[in-house]
Amino acid sequence: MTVDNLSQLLKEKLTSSFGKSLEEATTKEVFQSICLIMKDSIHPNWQMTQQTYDENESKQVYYFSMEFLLGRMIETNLLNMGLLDVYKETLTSLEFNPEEVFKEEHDAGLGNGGLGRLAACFLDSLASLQLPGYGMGIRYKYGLFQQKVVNGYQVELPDYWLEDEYMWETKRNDKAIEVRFGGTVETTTINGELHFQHHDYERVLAIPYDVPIVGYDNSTVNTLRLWSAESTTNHFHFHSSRGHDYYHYLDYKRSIEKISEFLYPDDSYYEGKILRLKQQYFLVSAGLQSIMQKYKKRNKPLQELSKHVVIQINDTHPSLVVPELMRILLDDERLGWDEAWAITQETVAYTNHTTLSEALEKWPEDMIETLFPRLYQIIYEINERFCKMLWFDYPELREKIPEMAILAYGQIHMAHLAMVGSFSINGVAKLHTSILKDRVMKPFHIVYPDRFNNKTNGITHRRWLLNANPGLAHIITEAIGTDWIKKPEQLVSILPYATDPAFQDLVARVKHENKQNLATYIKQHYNLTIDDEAIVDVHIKRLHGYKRQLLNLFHIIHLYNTCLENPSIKMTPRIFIFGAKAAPGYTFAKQVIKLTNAVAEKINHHPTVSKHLKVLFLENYQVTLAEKIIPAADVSEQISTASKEASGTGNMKLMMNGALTIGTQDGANVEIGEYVGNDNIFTFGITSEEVFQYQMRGDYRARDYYNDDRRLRNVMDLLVNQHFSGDDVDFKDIFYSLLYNNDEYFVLRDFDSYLSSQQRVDQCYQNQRDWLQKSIVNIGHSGAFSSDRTIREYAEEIWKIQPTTVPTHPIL
Ligand code: HBZ
Repeated sequence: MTVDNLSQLLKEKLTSSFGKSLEEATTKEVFQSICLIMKDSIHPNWQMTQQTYDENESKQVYYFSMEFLLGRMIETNLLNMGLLDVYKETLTSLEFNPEEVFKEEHDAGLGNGGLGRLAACFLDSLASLQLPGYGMGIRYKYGLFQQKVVNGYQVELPDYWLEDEYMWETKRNDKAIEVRFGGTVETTTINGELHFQHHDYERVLAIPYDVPIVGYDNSTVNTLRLWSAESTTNHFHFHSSRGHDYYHYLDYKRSIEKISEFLYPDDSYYEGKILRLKQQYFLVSAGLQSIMQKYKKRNKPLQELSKHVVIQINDTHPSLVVPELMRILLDDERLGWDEAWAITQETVAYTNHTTLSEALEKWPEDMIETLFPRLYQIIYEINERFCKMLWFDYPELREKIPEMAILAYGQIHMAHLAMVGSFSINGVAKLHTSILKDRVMKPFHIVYPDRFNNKTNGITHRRWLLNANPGLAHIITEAIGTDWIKKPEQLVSILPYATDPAFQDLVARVKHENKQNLATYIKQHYNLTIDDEAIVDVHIKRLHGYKRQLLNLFHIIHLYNTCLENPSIKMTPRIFIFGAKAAPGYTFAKQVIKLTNAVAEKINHHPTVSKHLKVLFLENYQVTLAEKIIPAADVSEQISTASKEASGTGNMKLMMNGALTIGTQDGANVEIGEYVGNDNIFTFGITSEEVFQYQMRGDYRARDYYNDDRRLRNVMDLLVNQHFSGDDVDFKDIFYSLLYNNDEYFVLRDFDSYLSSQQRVDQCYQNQRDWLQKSIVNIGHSGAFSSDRTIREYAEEIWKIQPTTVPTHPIL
């Protein structure tokens, strides 16, 4: 593909699709035409990939997830196709700014945070490693809300990402599936066999929209299938019980479409909303039925299902796959219980992403019974058999049966269902997996020791390094060649350059350029000028108590106090950047956003302090914004309360871009520390063991820390004397949560240790040679955190799937 070819194609596409010449076309039309040209190349490979999988009868993994946080696809698709440069050159030669054209793509924000972004990174790695993998998700009409900051407060606006056509999707009407809700189950005996007949249910049509997932430098194009709940007039005709009144029809249509209308904005928190449960079953039932339809075309016995299909569930959200697969095997396929159960258990694998008790899903029994009467019977039976097994085979666990049961005290415990019904249970970082085994899921680990395994998370280096930070990617390639691109673990080859001043200078220059880009963005959007030489300190992730944005703020307020006390202080200037969305109902988190903005307001406008410090809360943190911030970062804030962050993945993205981590011994920080060594990470705070000890003994007294540490008192008192708020607002609730509710997340406990660690950061930054060396060591070890490594481990150790080469199809 040359610039000339592509220019010609673009002109033709503009004419055929929009009846416009280049001169007349809008940026949006140019964007859309480019997508259409790309699809002309992607679609033949897509077809070829699916055909190859079918012909080879490859075993396939289906990744079921309520979230896929894709962000924009145009650049990564072009990158993976090897066409990014020629497209950029062509656009530039035609006097379009490529960045402006790419901006026309709305982020696909079908996820809350880490869990959803992980699913998107996994899809990229599956395709890039030529592995037969499918994503199964929901095509929410509205993604995660758009965040605006008004008067310092978060305001949520709907994210209508489908306003313009979503260019990558293809609607597959021919693959529609019927999903059934509610009704009653009639049990009859025919020829001595039990039959379960489902009556009076509500039918919902699940329409798949397929999105191609393009592999890097290969012909593989996998599929992300997003289901949309729709109704048709036709469909209504055979639904007699509701009458044919037109208005009833509209109500009915609306109630159906609600199922895939929006993504629930709560992360790490479980809210027992009936619509959310409907969404979960909608995904599970549509996804499973489509898998079974396809499997049956292979003409293989059902007993061999697990040789062809493996279903990975992304947290418990899709754990109804267990009873739903049982239902299909028992009722539709007429298998016996034992056979159906063996097949189900061999096919399903479960990933856990949290140990926070408030995030563990427990659905009220009666909700499940009303919505899915047949699944309820099946869950009941699974529970009976499981509890009996415990009683007879594990006498030492008899006392624990009530807490291990799937169904107890009127609730259905989804993690228990997922563990009992699957062959693999994995955590997402070593520490997290050991906490699952030794604490949170200890009795299950006794019963199923072989099911538990760890798969430390990863991120795609193609998006997060190659594409987001082309400057850094370029100097790495100049130093060590291109092998690292396909084998990211080879990034270690830059380690010998860590002490090379010439290479350090190159790294410094790229970082500086990236900071200037970010500074330009900040100037444009926030009219805030930031010092080129300032340390860029970033805290970007969902807003949550356990992630402790508040601890970061306390350090900032402490620095503010220090500057006020000593106006001639010497301090490396720092800009503290926050990006975070708070769940709309999470009052505490929203107050922390307000506090951040209030502190920013004070500091940024202070005549002397603002020379040293700046604070900025960036609005609407999402994938696209992360791609701008991360390459410019010097310091990566990973300061969760030890034991609470299952893994973290932002820590990996920042490390890969040369930021140094200031972090607790939590999640994957521990493994990052093991790779880079203690000298190349700033570790602080109490350990997870200490957290558990405090919880066991119940002897943490937050108040003592307040009383005993003058610096802390000086910080906290500013929250309640209206220093940052002026008029009517104050931050009493935050203050009280720390002192009267005893500081659930140990902010006060870790304050001193955090401050010392931050001082070390400051000192270290003053020795730029030393800092750059550490930065390069971090980049060099970041290959271990590529999602290619993670996906290889899943493929070999859990899924047992093999790479399948798709024959090359000439790119048009
Ligand atoms: O999953 C995150 C973990 O907090 C993080 O430590 C880990 O790195 C990441 C990937 O493994 N968990 C989430 O992001 N969880 C959610 O977003 C979530 C969404 C809806 C829910 C519950 C949790 O109902």
